[in-house]
Amino acid sequence: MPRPVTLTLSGAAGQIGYSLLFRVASGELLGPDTPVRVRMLERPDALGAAEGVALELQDAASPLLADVAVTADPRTAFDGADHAILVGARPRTAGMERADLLEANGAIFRTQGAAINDVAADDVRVLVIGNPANTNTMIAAAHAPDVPADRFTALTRLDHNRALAQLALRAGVSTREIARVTVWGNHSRTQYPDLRHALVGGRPALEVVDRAWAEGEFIETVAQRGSAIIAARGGSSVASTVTAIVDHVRLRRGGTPPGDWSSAGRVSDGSYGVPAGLVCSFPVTAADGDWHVVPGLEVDAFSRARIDASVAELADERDAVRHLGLL
Ligand code: NAX
Repeated sequence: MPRPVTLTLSGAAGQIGYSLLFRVASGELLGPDTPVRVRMLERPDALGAAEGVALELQDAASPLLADVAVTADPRTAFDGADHAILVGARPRTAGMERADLLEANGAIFRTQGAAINDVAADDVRVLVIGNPANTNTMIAAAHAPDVPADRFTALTRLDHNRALAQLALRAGVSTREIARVTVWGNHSRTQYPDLRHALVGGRPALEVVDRAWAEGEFIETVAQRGSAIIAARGGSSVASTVTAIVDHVRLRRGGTPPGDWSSAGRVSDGSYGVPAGLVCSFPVTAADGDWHVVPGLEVDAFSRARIDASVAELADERDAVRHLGLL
């Protein structure tokens, strides 16, 4: 058996955490032969619930589970962390202004970024799920100056999977037949799911489905899927989010298939005209455990306008958190 890796999960007693931990214990996330030390980070008032999840996790009797610990202290939680999955966030409640939400979450991600900087393993990889995921990622990365910014990603694989599924349904094929779908921008309604470079069975997607659908209903369906699920289910996406987390981490570890890519929120280096420092979803390949933005894709006028609109929202969020002194 290899040495155990340390995985720190914030929001471990929440819906996503409760489901994700069992995919960790089964080996799906980090590999069937990788033992894992789980560090569960929760708010003080949810520590009891987190302890309960830890008891259940032990009851999975997984041979991969080396150790489980629960804490409300970020520095204890991230000590030696190889993987940090940041799910815990302050949800928007009635009467809360957008600035209040950014402020509450900014404080959480500033503290956690600083703790990761100081005590996590040198090669830590950080994946942010808690919303507003892109801006939370930007704040955490900004407060971890010793950790290379490309180690931080915001989850947009759920949006990517939603795009794959909608295209597969429309084209009447398996998602296995589809490659090179991209989600650009913010994990929000302004995101741009892009079929311009997508392939269906090796053919350009825009030769298989009609352009009006690809530029209209498809984008709306994918971008508003989270709201549709809340309306239908009475709760936000949980199992599909966990599947997307597993996809993201497995692809990063194992590499994206030749000729295909995924989507992830990354600290921009200025690629595709996205201002440096914003955390934007890009087309990405994985190799050697790292994500790389796919270079050189043509961006036509339609795509440019869509990307710019979502990037403008990201810039607004950045300006708001700067104004609050969180950057
Ligand atoms: P829950 O409310 O069930 O769980 C959140 C958990 O986080 C709670 O147990 C809470 O006590 C904990 N928490 C809050 N602040 C914390 C802190 N400072 N430190 C540690 N733990 C803390 O929400 P859940 O359904 O699990 O969703 C969690 C987050 O994922 C939300 O912000 C949600 O908006 C976001 N999502 C992001 C998605 C994405 O694709 N990026 C999709 C799904 C999901 O909506």
